[in-house]
Amino acid sequence: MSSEKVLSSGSGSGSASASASAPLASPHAEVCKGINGLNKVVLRDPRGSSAEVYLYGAHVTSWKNDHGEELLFVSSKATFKPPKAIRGGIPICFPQFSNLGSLEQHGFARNRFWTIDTDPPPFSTTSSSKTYVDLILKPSEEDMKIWAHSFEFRLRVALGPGGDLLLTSRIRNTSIDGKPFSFTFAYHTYFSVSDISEVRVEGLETLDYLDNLQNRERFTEQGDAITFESEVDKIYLSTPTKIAILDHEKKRTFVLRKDGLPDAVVWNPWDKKAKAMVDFGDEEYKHMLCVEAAAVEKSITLKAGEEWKGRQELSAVPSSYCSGQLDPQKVLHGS
Ligand code: TA6
Repeated sequence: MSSEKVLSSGSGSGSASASASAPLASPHAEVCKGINGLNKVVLRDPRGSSAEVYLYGAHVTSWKNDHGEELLFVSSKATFKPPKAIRGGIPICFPQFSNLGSLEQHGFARNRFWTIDTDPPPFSTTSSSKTYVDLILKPSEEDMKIWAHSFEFRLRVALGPGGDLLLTSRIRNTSIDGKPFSFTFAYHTYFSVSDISEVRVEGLETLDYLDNLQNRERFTEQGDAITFESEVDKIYLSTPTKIAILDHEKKRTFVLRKDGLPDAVVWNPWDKKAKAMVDFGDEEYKHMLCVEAAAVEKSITLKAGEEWKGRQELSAVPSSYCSGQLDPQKVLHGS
């Protein structure tokens, strides 16, 4: 999988976007009302896995395996009311990650209403998934006042044959005055875990990271898997394309594969920050971990007409680490 920026003619006619009542391309996708009457799209794969995406923020709030088990964490205190972003699931940080710029924290894409993209340009690579939805975001006049750049942000959310969850973002600079723009980006994924103190993250050993708890000072990670016993907020730089999150108690391993997103953010607020967040339960830090495929260290610059693609594929595989059934090294370095 190679990250790519392409000069696209735009003739893919993907200009058509429509309200929630638009017919969906996939037979396994359905628009319905979610919390507070917000529109959401429910994806149900015939083999049993499912996912839910709110048009508000193009925000994935549920991903279930073929046993109906929820794999993502959404806070019991999450507010589904603009302008607040939904606490949990997969918020999309664009055009700014965190406070790395003059915009609001994590940019504005996560608290805008997206529309269904009824005629997206074809994908360069054919996808085997028949269960998907295409959403699109374009800047409003208000957005142009805070970030004066024309863009089209297309997001495809798909369920793969094995129940994998795939998010593919295509961001195109549609400026007519030839102005380039730069942005940072993250899929701010909240994984549901049984007990954070029993979780290990593999694939980030020995890498450099910026510590958000120490003014983004740069450090080098030690050689072992990452475990959790206090607040963590780190931006790992130039990571491998595969990261494994092992939930020992649930005998489950999440494998995150990413493309076009060189960095990875690891975050757990722990107890104090948890208490400080109104839309987060005091004890909920024990049952979530954010591992975020991101482009943070180097912002992405698009010339007029250029398009960037950033992809994340999540798999949840049964594992019993101790039995060696799933050796993370095999996961990370194997097929
Ligand atoms: O991705 C980690 C992080 O940037 C943390 O610093 C923390 O602020 C977290 O995101 C949540 O941000 P939010 O704006 O959703 O409260």
